[in-house]
Amino acid sequence: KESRAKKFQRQHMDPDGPSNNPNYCNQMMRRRNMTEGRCKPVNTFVHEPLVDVQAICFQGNITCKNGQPNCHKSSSSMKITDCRVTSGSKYPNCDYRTSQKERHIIVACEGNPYVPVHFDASV
Ligand code: PAP
Repeated sequence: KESRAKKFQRQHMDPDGPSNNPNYCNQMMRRRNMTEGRCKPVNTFVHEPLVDVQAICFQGNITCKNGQPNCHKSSSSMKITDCRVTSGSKYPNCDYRTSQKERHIIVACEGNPYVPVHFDASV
């Protein structure tokens, strides 16, 4: 079974980015298996080295949206792409809007090693 750490990497890591392609989210959401069974409504890809994203687990500790205490906010802003399903999107044809941003990101971390397992927000 896929570990939570590997699932985070599949859903959120794309160090070889960002891309100017307006179809980025349509392609990546499908390629990373987030359009199976349903169109995952919102998802963020991070265009920074994995080690830099893993390091966030040792940066500022904050409360997550769900009230758990295991969230951490990046001390630097990071290149990200937000993917949001369009209002007209109809499964199985998942259609996304692609928006590039530079934001501080908030991830939840778990385990030993203590690594990112959930993308909480960008600010
Ligand atoms: P995403 O939230 O990063 O988009 P999602 O597929 O929802 O991805 O998976 C997040 C995982 O992080 C969940 O585990 P699961 O895959 O076994 O269901 C979730 O339980 C876990 N997790 C750990 N800490 C938190 C937290 N503070 N907030 C939300 N999810 C968390």
